[in-house]
Amino acid sequence: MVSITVVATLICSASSAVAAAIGHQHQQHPQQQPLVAGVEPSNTLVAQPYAGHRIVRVPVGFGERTALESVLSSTRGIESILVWGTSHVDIQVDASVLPPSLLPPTAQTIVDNVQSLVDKEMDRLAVSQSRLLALGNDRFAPDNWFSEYHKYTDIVAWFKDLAAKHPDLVTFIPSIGKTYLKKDIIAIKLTSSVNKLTKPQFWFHSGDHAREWIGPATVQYFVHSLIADHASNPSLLDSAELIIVPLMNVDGYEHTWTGNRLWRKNRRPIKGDFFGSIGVDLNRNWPAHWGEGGSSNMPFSDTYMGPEAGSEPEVKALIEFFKNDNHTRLIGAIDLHSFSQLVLRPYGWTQKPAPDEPLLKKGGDGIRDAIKKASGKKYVSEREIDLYAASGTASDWFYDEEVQEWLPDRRLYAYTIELRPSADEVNGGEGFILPPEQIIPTGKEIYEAVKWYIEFAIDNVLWVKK
Ligand code: 0X9
Ligand code: ZN
Repeated sequence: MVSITVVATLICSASSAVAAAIGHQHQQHPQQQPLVAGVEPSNTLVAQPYAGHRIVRVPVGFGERTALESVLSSTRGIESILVWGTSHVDIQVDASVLPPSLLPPTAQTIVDNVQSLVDKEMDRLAVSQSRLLALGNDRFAPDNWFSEYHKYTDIVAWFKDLAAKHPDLVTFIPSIGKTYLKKDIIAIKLTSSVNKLTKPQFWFHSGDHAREWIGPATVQYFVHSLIADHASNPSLLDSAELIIVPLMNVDGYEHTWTGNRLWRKNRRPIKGDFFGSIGVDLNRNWPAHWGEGGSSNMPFSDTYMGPEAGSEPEVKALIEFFKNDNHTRLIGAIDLHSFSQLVLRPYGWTQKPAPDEPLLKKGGDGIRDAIKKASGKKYVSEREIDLYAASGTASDWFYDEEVQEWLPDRRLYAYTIELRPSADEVNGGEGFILPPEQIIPTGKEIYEAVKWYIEFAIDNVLWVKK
């Protein structure tokens, strides 16, 4: 295990050596050019934006994250922090700026050519998109639809089509609010007409982080499965209502299709002298102990918390929709991300155990076990803080004070689920760029987990004892 000092020293010395050679400038991504207000500059693919980029895994000790993160975020040649594990961090490095010889000796290259990985995906998408387009409305048939990832406008079309085909079960909400680039954030509600106004409600959202394509795809898969199985097994949609925002960060997601495949944040330009930085991490911006650790106040960082709690239009839209007058029966909320195969429960910002830790653990462990039973895949169930500290996250907001004030008689079963692949399976580049053959298997295991979770939460509501 390399100590923080060694990693930081090596990375700092790499940074300063390069800075000395080419004249010090702060890190600036090609996608982070200053914008004309409200105008998206980079909707065309930059030619070979990842030439010379590799993905490198650096072992780090638990607890070293906070100190290391600011070093990594501000080091020239480090393009993005991709994923933190408990004992490593995966970073995207521009080897022409920060050559491997300047990285710690323990750094292991897990993808040596990011460009070819993205090129392969884009080539495949070009072929499958024209194949699907030629199918007309048949492209929505499950075997066709779940064979590939889809653009935002196609995802919207799929949900509209679903609602038109199943008006008894699906309500399509065309907009719960607009993104910075004025795109509609859609939502759906899924339930049967039985006990419509009295049954417990569950919240699901995904796509906070633009590059995590498997999240919105998985949501679509379990929605499809719940509907397909309703006729033979009506009990679930008869006993629960699902309120779903399948794609929160529309602007970021679109940018991953047209500008930068590995973009994480939203696309709002940050005002002030911040080197043309764009974007806030939408899973650091919720008014839940915002800015209390594990997030960055540097706008160029991938975990930038934003100028204030709840500053981002996407977070505002979800909060407003969550607190809709018709959502007073919520008892659980899940935020789906990727990757690493984790079921994470509150808290993420403090070591203090959540008041409902035993039941939250039972729920998280049960989700893990339902997945294992469905597919054999191992997910780890743990507290968020035991992975790493983060504040201003969605799942802490679901569980904590603000929702408590609004629904004072209960707390929510709140989880963050990190989908496939596992950190150990990132061979040759799977990670955020997960092959589409994984959509159905991931969807199936999460469908089983969702069914188990809903039944468990209904049987064990977290009532607040007066
Ligand atoms: O860091 C995040 O926002 C989530 N991971 S991701 O790789 N999808 O970005 C996990 C947040 C979990 N919360 C804490 N660890 N506190
Ligand atoms: Zn994420």
